[in-house]
Amino acid sequence: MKKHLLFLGPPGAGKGTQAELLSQSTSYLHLSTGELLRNEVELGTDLGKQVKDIMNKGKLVSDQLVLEIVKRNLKKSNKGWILDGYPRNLLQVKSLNDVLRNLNQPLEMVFYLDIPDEVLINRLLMRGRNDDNEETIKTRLKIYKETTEPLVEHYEKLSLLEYINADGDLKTISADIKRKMA
Ligand code: B4P
Repeated sequence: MKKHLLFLGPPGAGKGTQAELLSQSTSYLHLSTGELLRNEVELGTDLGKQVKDIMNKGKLVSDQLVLEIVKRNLKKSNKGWILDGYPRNLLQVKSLNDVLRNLNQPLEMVFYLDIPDEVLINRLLMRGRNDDNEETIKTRLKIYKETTEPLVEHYEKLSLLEYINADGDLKTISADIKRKMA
């Protein structure tokens, strides 16, 4: 079974939801940069103070800060790991490659959670987090299409990409992911 995984997709596609379910059933480490950043904001750390406004506007936090967080949390693990929300641009792809080279644990599979815009907009409005208002969602989607979506093609060329239809119920989606990992 593949052990070094990445979830890619637009905001609200369910990356965090599916990564958490998979982590519970495999005991793989779940590393969500969004979650780690939100924790820093909640704790009111210096880093949290720096990123709070950026996140609430739906913009991307600086590559350097996110890389620091990834380095601190991504440990060599024999169990496996799931990256969720990182990388989000081509520079982050390059940084991640360097980190993984050092760990000697290359990425084995990228799940691309595909979903129509209108479905994810509704999901995010229903969720209602600080960064889930209409204006912010518009910004996040725009940034996603401009800077993150090109990663789909990048990982496809490397033959790492697995397409997942993320417009369905949780169980069907997680069963699809499990089947593709086997
Ligand atoms: P993230 O935390 O990555 O959040 P996300 O893209 O909004 O959500 P995700 O796809 O994980 O959706 P979820 O499972 O929660 O990013 C937040 C912010 O952090 C970014 O805007 C940015 O500022 C910053 N950030 C993070 N990483 C960064 C990086 N690498 N570089 C720079 N900045 C970074 O699901 C959404 C909702 O849908 C939930 O309510 C869920 O319950 C529901 N849902 C999920 N699956 C469903 C299903 N199948 N059916 C119905 N509802 C479902």
